[in-house]
Amino acid sequence: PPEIRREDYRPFPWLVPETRLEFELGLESTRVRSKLTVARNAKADHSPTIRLNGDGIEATSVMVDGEPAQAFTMDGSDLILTLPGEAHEIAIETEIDPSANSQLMGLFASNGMLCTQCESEGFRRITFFPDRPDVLSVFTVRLSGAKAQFPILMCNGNRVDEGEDGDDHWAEWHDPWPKPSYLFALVAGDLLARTDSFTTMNGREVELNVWVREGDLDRTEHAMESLKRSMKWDEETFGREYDLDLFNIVAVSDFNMGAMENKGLNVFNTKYVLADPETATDGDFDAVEGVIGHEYFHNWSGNRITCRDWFQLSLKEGFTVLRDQLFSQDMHSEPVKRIEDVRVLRGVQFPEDSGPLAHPIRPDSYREISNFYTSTVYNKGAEVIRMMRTMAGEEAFRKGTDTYFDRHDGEAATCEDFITSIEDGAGLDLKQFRLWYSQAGTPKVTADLSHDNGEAVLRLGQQVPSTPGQPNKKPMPIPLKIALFDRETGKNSGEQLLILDSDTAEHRFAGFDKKPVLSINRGFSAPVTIQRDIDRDELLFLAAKDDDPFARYEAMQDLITGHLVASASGDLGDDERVSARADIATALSAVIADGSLEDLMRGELLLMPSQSYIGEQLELADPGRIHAERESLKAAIGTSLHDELVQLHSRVSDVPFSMDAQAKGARKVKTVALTYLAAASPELAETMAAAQYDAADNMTDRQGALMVLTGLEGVERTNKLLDFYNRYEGNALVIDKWFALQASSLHPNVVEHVKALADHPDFTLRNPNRVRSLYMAFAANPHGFHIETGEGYRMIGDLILELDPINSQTAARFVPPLGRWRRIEAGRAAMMRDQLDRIAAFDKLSRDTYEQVSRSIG
Ligand code: B3K
Ligand code: ZN
Repeated sequence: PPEIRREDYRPFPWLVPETRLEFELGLESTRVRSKLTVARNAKADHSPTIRLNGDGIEATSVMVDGEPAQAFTMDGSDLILTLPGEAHEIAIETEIDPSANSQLMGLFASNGMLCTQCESEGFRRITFFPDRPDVLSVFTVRLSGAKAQFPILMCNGNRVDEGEDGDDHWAEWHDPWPKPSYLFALVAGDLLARTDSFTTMNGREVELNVWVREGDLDRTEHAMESLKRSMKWDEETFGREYDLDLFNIVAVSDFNMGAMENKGLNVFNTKYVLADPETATDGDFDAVEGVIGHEYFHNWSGNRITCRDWFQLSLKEGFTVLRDQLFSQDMHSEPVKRIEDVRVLRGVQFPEDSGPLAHPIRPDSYREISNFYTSTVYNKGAEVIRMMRTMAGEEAFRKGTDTYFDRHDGEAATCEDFITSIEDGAGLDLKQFRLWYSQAGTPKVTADLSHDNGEAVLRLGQQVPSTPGQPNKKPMPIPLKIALFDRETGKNSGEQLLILDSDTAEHRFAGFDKKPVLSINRGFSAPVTIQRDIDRDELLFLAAKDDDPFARYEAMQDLITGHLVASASGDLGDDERVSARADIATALSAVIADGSLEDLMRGELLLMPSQSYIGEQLELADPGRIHAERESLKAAIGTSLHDELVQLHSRVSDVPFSMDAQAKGARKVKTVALTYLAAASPELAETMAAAQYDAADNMTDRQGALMVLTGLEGVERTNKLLDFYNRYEGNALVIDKWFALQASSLHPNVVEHVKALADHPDFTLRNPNRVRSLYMAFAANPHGFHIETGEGYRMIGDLILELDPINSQTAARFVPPLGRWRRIEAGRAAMMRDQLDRIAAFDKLSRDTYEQVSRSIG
């Protein structure tokens, strides 16, 4: 497959002011008639032809200006028409089989309903069209089909007409906003809605619907409330008002990703719509709210202003992730949300940035764009814009986003347009800052504080590591929030923002008789790793005293990570181990006892850094060893803090169920306490977890207890897994949890369990949620995936080969875990590499999987 390069962008030679589509809907056969008005684009080079993209479709009729087209040819799957004049009308008919569409791109069938997914290049699986985001068109769509099978017919925009025709009926929809084809959507099926309304800041009354299958309606309240909160928040925070009279959300159970922001008709994975306390955890509730917000916010950052080409993806995704993060911060605890977001960044994006698939947030080339919906484009993209906000301040940043929305409304814009708008509106100079868009790799910052003649001296250095195709890097502006603490008084002299924009820099701070303690990258002001010269006493001080909650969490993480890195690399004597563990236990004990902490924050401070985060700190990681050290540390803590943990568990178990922060915090801490006890006293933990399971009046407690039990070998494991299955049989989202818990467990036989689960009657490769619940959970479970026999790698290799022909987008998502081989000890690395070679040798790979595998072999 050819490589597509950013520098090759050319405007499309034709405009498509209007598109009319007619669908005769059927699960096995859908006929599509399209009519495009096209006119020469004065801003592009002249072309005698027009290229209409297609993918796996055939035209049964092609007409130009009402006559059968004489001159058309196929270039691969694209249709090329010769057009002599300035303006023409093109009419094309295709026929497609949605039920055969297991890729879930284009028009597909799911549980008897029909729906679409067009981003990025799915529209070309429906009809021939200039399927690129810079071709904007006004769509009018007529849907017709059997009344009984498809009682609800929906499309983007507003319904303008409808009628009946025997057993069939039809509806005509019109979307007044010009949009690219990737934002097109249709849904047809037997659905029910929760209906509500929202009055916008200028008094527009908007009808809101959340559409689901019968039986799911009572799990839609949270989604609807989240939508209304999103609409209000975007008005208040970014001045953005909704622009149609109708907003529809539809939940679908077979979906490749979380959700899709189609104009006025968002299509969602059921996972991000359905929630009630009995079947969804607190984390699920937060995720529903976050994704509803995210898709809604796209209405401005994505739809009103879209992307010129797919290299600009972070323009809409990075910005929209930032917007959803800020929304969730405002709805709940700001520091806890910040910690959660940083954990995702470090757990997924940092490994991506240090591996073979590293790419800038604005990539320069790709073969399959689906592979670039990455944590780098999304989460690092959000961090980069967050840095602009930090440097500008909230008020000036808002002026910058206002400028962006004013200037580019209705356009297909670039990242450069965004940066320029922020520069002009917020009054920032982002000349050097643009490097964050073009350079891949997580910068390493060194920070060294010394004391000299009444002054504290901070020496900073930065290094941006080389990444594939980018051996040499330039220094970038890195905004670092810092504070210097007096160890005696526990106070700091005020937070400052330093911008490190060169290889090295020195800052002097007057008025210190003693060396202060450095708190740096407060609030995680920059997406970098920090190597600071700091001793354990100073970390203990910050873990107990830092007034920036993120920095406090960071000190706790550094304390534990530092110890585990040393012990897993084998350079730790017995005495050192004992004293490090004692310090960690002291710090954790202080966290348990600290009455000023909210439980939600306490839960964060008590969490162990993940195995993958520890592995990231090492040049070559031995996953078996890290796992053993990490479990052994948990056991040591569970032993030395035994009484405190038992008391903590009992205190929070008395907090009655509610959705407020206090009760959520109690539930979080409850399960964290159990995880330490499980490592130290499995029998006691088994009893406590079984009791927690039985007493649970909500999914958070029940899932937490079952998670602990699945890692243990006792009889309660079997009992509760069976009970859970019987209790929720038939509820797909909860059965997904049942699969995922077993695949991510600490049980010694996890590999056998996963093998057996793959043969379970409820398992299917056709449903992406089910595939992810078993295999993504497994691939993210170092204890199973990295099992020393190599069986974990083989299972994922087998899965990729089997899934690739069915759903290549989902299959390709399993390649990155194998692609980490260069950072893993030699024995395992060879076996991981073997799997990549085995996949690469397969001659019918999809473009998605081919690209990921070849880049990973490197
Ligand atoms: N824009 C979609 C993602 C589409 C993925 C296409 N492979 C959802 C989102 O980011 O909001
Ligand atoms: Zn998005």
